[in-house]
Amino acid sequence: MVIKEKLQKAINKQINAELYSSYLYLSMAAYFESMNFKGFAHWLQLQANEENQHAMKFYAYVIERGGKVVLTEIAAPKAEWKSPLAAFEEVYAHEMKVTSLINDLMKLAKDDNDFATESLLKWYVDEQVEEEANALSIVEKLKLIKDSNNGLFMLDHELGGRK
Ligand code: OFO
Repeated sequence: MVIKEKLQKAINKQINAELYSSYLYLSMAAYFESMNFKGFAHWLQLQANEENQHAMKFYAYVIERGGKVVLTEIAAPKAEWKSPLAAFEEVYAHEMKVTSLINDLMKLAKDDNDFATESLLKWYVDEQVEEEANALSIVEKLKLIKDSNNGLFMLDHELGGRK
């Protein structure tokens, strides 16, 4: 069954949101690179790649359901943050926003009785739980670390090990 116009439009919008997430995290990676925090930068670069995969999963789905992907302009992300903590607080806030976008899509799919889209979105609902938890755990560590250079270097090392 071909995907309905309204849902197709909403998923296209979500593709843009996922690509924006990717762009935002890549910009944060560049910010950490500029401060020589290679581990934070590595973590964020992998996160940017993941966001790109989230977009591509929706991309493939729209096509599979006989719809058309329409790409729109991606907003420019910020380039500077006032501290590592400020950057990761933004990651966490951004992920909560994305969760609410996914929840809105789920409501739309349910209203349409589009069970296939519901099934796809279930994957994103679960993924968001993980995304929020990962961001929050880094925020909490950064809060404990405060201004300790030692702590920052240790966390940088830890995040550099992300596979
Ligand atoms: Fe796509 O999960 Fe983050 O934004």
